[in-house]
Amino acid sequence: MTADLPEIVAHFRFEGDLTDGLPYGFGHINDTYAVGFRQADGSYRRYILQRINQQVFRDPDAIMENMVQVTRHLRTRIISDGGDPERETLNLVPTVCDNSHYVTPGNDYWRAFQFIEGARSYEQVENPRHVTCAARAFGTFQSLLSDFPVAQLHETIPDFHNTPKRYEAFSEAVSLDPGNRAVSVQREIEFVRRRQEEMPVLVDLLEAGSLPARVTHNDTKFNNVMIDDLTGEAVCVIDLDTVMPGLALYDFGDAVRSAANTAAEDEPDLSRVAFDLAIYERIVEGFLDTAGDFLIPLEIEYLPFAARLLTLECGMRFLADYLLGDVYFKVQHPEQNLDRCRTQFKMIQGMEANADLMIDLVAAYDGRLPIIP
Ligand code: ADP
Ligand code: GN1
Ligand code: MG
Repeated sequence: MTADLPEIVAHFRFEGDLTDGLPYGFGHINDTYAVGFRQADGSYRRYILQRINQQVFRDPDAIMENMVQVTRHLRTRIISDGGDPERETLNLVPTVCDNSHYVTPGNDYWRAFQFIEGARSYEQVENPRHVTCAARAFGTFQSLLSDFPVAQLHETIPDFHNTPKRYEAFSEAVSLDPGNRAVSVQREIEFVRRRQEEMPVLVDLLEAGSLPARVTHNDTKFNNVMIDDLTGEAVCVIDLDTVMPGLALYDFGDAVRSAANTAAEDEPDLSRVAFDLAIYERIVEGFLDTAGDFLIPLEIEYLPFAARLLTLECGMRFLADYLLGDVYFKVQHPEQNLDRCRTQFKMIQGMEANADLMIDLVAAYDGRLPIIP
């Protein structure tokens, strides 16, 4: 049992007697634990217990206000659509004082969720069908939140997908270079600089009013969707800390970035890393299946570009964090952020080489053209 968990657990309305508690999952941000309880009838029940990363989320109260509102909205919509609200959205477990979270005397923020059983998240794609289902779930997620009152949402990380601002932060990291790492990554720095012109494209279209702001997830990594063990369908989109106004293109782009990689996000052997066009096709198929009806033509047109831009943005963030000494993303070894950056850049090369095919695939699934067999 990880130290201190029994003390934290005591503040939540969990059922049964605590039997075990261990770190869980592979998220890069929060500290996640699975805690198990023996029930009066002898059965066993698990919950997810999470400490919010306050280095990343500076206003944890805002995070929790969003979480309560968003999950309440999703619950109502899922019920009215005839779904199962216990499995298809995150469900917060209240504290014994009926709060959404518990704050320790040291100001750590803890929250708990019902454990979604009979499903799991995947760090890497094992079955391409899962990807179609995950992409469908991301489209549905946007559709379920399309009637959410946007003004009530806090922007939990300002400018989260503002790529030009990310570039500024990256350039600052290059100049600061506190650990003298820049000298060894000149090629990667140049790779980013050469693509500087692409960076403002989406924020400019948003600012011009050409692309609509929507309530989006903003972190549509493949491991942020739970896949049913039996059916292979996507059960629930999780990790809701970054749900805030954004572009539909961000969710599509980040889904491609994370799933359409033939290897792990931090694979050091780049010969194993490639952009997987067949997986991209699955994402196009799934996302357009559930979001195709509400996306405007300009959003559809920019889907292939968004995949490249979101991959560039993320690679640049990994590189900036490497230069700053790994202060943002969790790392298990000192080169991990650099490995992550390099996989993203290798994928970008694949996307650039396949730019025309990526456009053709969107056109094929857009619904305005028959799908080419
Ligand atoms: P992070 O923000 O650090 O990525 P997540 O909220 O994504 O944290 O949680 C990390 C992992 O924990 C997920 O990838 C998933 O495997 C697991 N997880 C999170 N919430 C649940 C849940 N309600 N039920 C089951 N597993 C969950
Ligand atoms: C982080 O929390 P997690 O692991 O789902 C990050 C994303 C990155 C991703 C890269 C709040 O996602 O933006 O794309 O790592 N989340 C935050 O793997 O910064
Ligand atoms: Mg996550």
